[in-house]
Amino acid sequence: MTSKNPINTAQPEELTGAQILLKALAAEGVEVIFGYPGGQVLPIYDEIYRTKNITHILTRHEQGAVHAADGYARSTGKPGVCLATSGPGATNLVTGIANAYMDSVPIVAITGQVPSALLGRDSFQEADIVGITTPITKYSYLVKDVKDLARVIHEAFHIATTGRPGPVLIDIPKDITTEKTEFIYPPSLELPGYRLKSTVNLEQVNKAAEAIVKAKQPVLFVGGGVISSGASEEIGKLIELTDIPLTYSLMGKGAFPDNREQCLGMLGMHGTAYANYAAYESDLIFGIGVRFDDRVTGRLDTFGTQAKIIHIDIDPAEIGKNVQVDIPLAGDVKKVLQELNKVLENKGYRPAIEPWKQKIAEWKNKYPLKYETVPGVIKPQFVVEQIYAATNGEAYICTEVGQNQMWAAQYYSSLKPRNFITSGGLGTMGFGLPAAMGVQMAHPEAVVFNIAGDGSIQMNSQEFATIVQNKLPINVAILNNHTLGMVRQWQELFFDKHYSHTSMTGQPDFVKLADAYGAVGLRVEKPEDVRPALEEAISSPKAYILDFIIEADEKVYPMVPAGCSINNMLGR
Ligand SMILES: Cc1ncc(C[n+]2csc(CCOP(=O)(O)OP(=O)(O)O)c2C)c(N)n1
Repeated sequence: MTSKNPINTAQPEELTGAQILLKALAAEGVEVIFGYPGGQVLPIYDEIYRTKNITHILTRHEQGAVHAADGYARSTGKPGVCLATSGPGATNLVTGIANAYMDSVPIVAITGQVPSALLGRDSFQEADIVGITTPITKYSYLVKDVKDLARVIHEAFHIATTGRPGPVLIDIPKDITTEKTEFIYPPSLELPGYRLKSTVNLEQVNKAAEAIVKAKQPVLFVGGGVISSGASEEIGKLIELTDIPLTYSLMGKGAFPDNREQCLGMLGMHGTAYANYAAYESDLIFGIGVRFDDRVTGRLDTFGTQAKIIHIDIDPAEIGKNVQVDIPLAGDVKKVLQELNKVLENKGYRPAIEPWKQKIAEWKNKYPLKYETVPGVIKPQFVVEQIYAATNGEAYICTEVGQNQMWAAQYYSSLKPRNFITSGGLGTMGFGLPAAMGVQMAHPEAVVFNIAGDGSIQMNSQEFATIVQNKLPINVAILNNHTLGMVRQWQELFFDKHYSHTSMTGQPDFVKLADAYGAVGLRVEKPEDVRPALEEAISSPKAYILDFIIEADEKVYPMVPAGCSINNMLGR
């Protein structure tokens, strides 16, 4: 007998886990996902096949997907999303997740998992990715019930993007993606264990203002926290009110324009001599959204010994972790600076620092960033300067890791936040090329460069295929010294020139490689050909690999040897 009862259309429609996932991502405003399919994510890919409002970019390796999501996030401030299958797909994300964690980049990484019934049995392509990523994520979820899925996604985006940003992983067993439930996107979140400090301690702000007005030799030291909290304007205002010279960590590059008089460039191991001297002799170091990384402080017991230290950070655990802080200011950089600027302005506080500014100007004059020019030889610093000149400083610069990264940081003047994209904390070779894909996807009209070494570029060079498939006009500038340059530099300076396994023989012909992928390759061997090659690449809608042949002996200077004080520099 057939039922006479009509279907109750008032009932909310039941959706599969995969459908819920895609709907929830759309609800979070996700426009692009970088991913790679496999058995355990087939139901999700089937749903992506039907989805119109989210673009999926098929990378050639999951590491490419996570770095692309990272580049997307760094250049936009919006969370980047990547997707991988279980087991090897998931473990291929690990480096990129750790990379994002170290640099506080908001990423939501979604992984497929074996069906719930097979969990814990060493099933085919099973890996405990939640266990593996727990120390390198803000949070890792294993979804055990399809009813939890929408809530988990909502929470994941909230956690990734609030407070100190960072990666969140969601591991979804295959059966959860096919089971059905009502789709209810939770309007609010209940996360009692996740508390964000929203108030600013005004007493501490006043103390900081008093210390600033009394300082004779103050320095601002800004980090990535300024960029992630969107506090560049507040930094500009602080400088307008106080005129205090500013130096930055690698992650803070772009927080304040490099071409402004008060900017001293980068601090630390490959920082400018004048920034290092200023921090060393300072009587007030004001750390803002920075974590006093060892690469910056050098020998800790000599760092800022004569200085009072003020430190703003959104993560209270950072304050006092590496250096002893006199005036801690836990909170969002932007909010704290707004309060501080108010106090400075209302009280008319302005430190008397003319002699200090003069001293710094003298250091700047005496020890500028410099390199020797040799007729007929391409200097990597010159290539970077020419990239700056040819792009009017408006390009997005991604880098790999090594000398190329440091030359890029030293010689490309960043004029605005979020346009210098580099792996700071983890120092991940192979980051730059996929990150550039994420950046170009987010900014289709922008000029995007990846400044690379010939070693690093080979760590994710398979992504040239993704770049060409998606018609991304990315320009890769390889500073090709036929060696793992930065390691070789250490071997030369500290290991008696024992060049153990740093010479890169057996390199591919990068021009032919470009050709093989359907990009354009140009080899550049003379200084006068540098600019025309750059102009050609910039004006072309195609992806370019520019293979700049440089010398293996070129070094990154200045250099603070490991374990030394920051005023102790080679090649100053
Ligand atoms: C994944 C990874 N492996 C190893 C290292 C160690 N490392 C740091 S710099 C460097 C050399 C990089 O060589 P290349 O990419 O050619 O750049 P160059 O220094 O010559 O500019 C190496 C091996 C690293 N940072 N990342």
